[in-house]
Amino acid sequence: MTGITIALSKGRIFEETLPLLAAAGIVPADDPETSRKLILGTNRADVRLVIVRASDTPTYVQYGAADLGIAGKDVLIEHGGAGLYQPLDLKIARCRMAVAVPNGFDYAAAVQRGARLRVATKYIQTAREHFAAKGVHVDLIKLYGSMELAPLVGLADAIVDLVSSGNTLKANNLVAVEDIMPISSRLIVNQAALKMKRDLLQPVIDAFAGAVK
Ligand code: PRT
Ligand code: MG
Repeated sequence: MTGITIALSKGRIFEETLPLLAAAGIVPADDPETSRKLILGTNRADVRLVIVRASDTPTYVQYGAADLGIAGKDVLIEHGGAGLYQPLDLKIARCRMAVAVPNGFDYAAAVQRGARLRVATKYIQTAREHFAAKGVHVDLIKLYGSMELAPLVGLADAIVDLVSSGNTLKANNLVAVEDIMPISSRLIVNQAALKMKRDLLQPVIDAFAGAVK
């Protein structure tokens, strides 16, 4: 397509991207929360949005099915970033990646005595690097949702998950024992598209940059 295709996930990323889009003069024609459409038009005939699963955003941009996308650093680390240019930290959808354990589990002591820990997570790459750097022995168990459940039913000793308010941990009698990294969302750009369509893409990138607080 000769215009611009932007990949976004619905929910917090879509909501927090609206002001950035507005700064670039882009207003979606539909609300993805109520519309079943996966391709949304905008006020600009040359700009469309595609609604994808958060963890799929880098893949759409990598293969050029979308020119631009917005994805969490958590998702980008797991994807690896091949074929992607990452010009901007948009500072939206912020949270932190942390290790959490059941209340009362002495994580520090377990690490101290060199225990082998079972850790459930959706973020295998990030978790592997974190524990390797600390010299902690772990068996990683890949999950796709609700990591918080795993330690409650004996699937794992600990989890690596995103935390924002901390309410989910608290509600499940878990406690964060180690911060891994702060997380926010990045603008990602298909590298080939940036060369071929720079005249169209650069003004959007510049408007986003100007709108980042
Ligand atoms: O929901 P789905 O399985 O489709 O995918 P997703 O969870 O990856 O997507 P989405 O839209 O929920 O999140 C998109 C991006 O938002 C993530 O990739 C993160 O970069 C970012 N983000 C910011 C968060 C959170 N904050 C967050 N709190 N993503 C998830 N959470 C979850 C967290 O996993 C935990 O289950 O919210 C829960 C904790 O929240 P608190 O407030 O109780 O601490
Ligand atoms: Mg989610």
